[in-house]
Amino acid sequence: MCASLLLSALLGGTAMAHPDAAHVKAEGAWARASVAGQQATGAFVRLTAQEPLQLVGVETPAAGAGEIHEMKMDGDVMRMRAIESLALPEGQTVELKPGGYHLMFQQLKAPLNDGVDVPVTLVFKDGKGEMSRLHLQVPVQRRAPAATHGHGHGHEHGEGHAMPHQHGH
Ligand SMILES: [Cu+2]
Repeated sequence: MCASLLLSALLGGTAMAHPDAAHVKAEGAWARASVAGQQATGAFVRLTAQEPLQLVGVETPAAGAGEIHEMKMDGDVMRMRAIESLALPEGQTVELKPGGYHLMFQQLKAPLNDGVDVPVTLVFKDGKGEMSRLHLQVPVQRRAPAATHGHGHGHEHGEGHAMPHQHGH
């Protein structure tokens, strides 16, 4: 009977989850440190949606604008561009990482210093068009944490170029 009490308490807690909270698990988030004068930097996270969702936006007080980017080969050159949304299939982990999909903070208000945390809000849309948000505290680091490194999916062009962004100067 203790167990059933516990269960109902757990279920009650689930039902009372904030209606605005996204049904997404976020792991391993980090943002790349920037230097003075740098306009933009990338941020990365592994997302696992508990229902089919689209990532449709990113917001942070550290930057004037947030974008979702993809990397694409353009001839011999890997370039990045903003996309409207990134599909998150139910139960599948989508990894945003250097050289692949990533979050981009544009118009940085100040350099992102190694070791600080920046608040980041991810915005999701579900199949019915309803929006939800996920608030994260994202650590700023100079390079990818070891756990997200060395996956070797053959994206050689993607190695280590979150910095040279071709944003058309
Ligand atoms: Cu980018």
